[in-house]
Amino acid sequence: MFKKILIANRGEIAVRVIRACREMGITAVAVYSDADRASLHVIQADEAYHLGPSAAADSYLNIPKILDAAKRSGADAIHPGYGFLSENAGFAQACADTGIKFIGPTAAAMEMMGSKTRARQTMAQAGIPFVPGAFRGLSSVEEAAEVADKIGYPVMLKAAAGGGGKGMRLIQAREELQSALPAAQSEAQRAFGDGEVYMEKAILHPRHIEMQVLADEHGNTVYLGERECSIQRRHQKVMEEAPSPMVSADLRRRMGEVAVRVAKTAGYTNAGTVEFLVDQEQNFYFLEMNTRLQVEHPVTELVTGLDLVHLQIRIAAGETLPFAQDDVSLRGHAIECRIYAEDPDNNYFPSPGKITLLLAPSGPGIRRDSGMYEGWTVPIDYDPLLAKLIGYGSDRPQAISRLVRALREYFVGGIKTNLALFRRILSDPDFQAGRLDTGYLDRLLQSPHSAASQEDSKVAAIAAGVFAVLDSASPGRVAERGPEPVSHWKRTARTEALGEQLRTKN
Ligand code: MV4
Repeated sequence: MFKKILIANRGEIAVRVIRACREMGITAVAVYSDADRASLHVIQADEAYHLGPSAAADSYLNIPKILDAAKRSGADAIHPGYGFLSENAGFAQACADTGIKFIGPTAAAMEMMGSKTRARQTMAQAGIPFVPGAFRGLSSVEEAAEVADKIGYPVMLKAAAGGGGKGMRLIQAREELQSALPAAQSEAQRAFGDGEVYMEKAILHPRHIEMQVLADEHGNTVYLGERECSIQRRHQKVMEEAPSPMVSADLRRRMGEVAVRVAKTAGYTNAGTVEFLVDQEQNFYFLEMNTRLQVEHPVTELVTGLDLVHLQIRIAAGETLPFAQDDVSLRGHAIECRIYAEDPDNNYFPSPGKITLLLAPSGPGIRRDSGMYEGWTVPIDYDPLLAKLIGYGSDRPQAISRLVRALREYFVGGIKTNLALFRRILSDPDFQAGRLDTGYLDRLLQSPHSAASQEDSKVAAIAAGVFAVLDSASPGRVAERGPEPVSHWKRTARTEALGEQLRTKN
């Protein structure tokens, strides 16, 4: 087993990996940029090495600097977390060349999944179901029109080097190809340094469901069930859950077996995620494979009872998987909320700043993976994810009610967050019924309720006063309205009062 692991990341995921190291008796080494001198992962680690200026290119994306810190610390392995260098095949190879174990797949497996056209070719040969369309880049509008005629409109143009929806275009009819193809190609060139664009049939109102896999270095591969990831905005996931409320045991087994075949075909090792689109008839299609530990891994941990980071480390150290597919069982339900430092009143634009007061929830069925603390200043330089709040219960309704309760306990003062969005999603009838697809959140945010929820907080505070008077004057009338609306107004008034207190404290 490793003695010392360097975590080439920051924020909540660095803290998550440090926790696993502690539990396993491994020394945890943090790295940090100027902006992160006082960040939680630096405080929590056993050792910390300064990388350089705040810009990611000078710190968390700088391979020579990270390898230098690893050598100086004497780390025998590197955990990349997610984002930054986690899916960089060059980094995985550089680690291998330096004799430091990269906790993740090999550079070759990463490269195979890095090009979507290459992945599609390989997966098609292995009999994996994929979205109909082209296997190579389009070289002309005429060729694009031919492919589109074959598969039928609407179609999607996608960047081969892309992922996460960047550079994607929906094409309804042939006329649009003339300008859309060259535009997509130059956009892909600018964004990924690779202008290859290919075509797929568009799946309308799909669900985004992903399957967690785990593979050791001795040929054993298992799937750990799916995560429903349809609640997202601008290709940014906001809420994930396991299991998906719409996946039957039969569909899970079929998707899981395909995911294992994808991993085996790619020669995949360690933890990975196979992404699928699922259409309205429950057909599923391979989309891409994420060759890293994902943000949303905790929901899988809660329903499987497994610790994915422990297992990643054990696999990287050469151990065989300590269980077989038949030993994996799912129990209960878990839902994750991604708490971002962003301003709901300003189109969810990042909103960094100092956290002046932090009241954090806990209690039954609540897990919180956080990178923030009271007094810390959220830097503007990185992704604004602050924390993940995960509710767990024996069934979905219990997971929801625990989350609703925990969200009421959560208070982050001094900065804007998206916390209120989760209260809204969790109380939405469509969410509660599990009626989700990738358009769900945009529809919710456009629905009339949003105008009311964005009402000026001063108006809410005045209304709270009115309701408080009504409350004491005629309790019967208030009771008729039910406990929810009343407590909402009261809560608004209390939150407002807390805000006043804060302003005087600063
Ligand atoms: C699609 C699609 C419909 N048809 N491909 C967006 C992210 C990237 N990983 C793939 N994406 C999509 N690919 C075909 N052929 C719709 C999406 C899509 C989507 C996928 C997952 C999660 C959210 C999404 C939101 C809009 C579109």
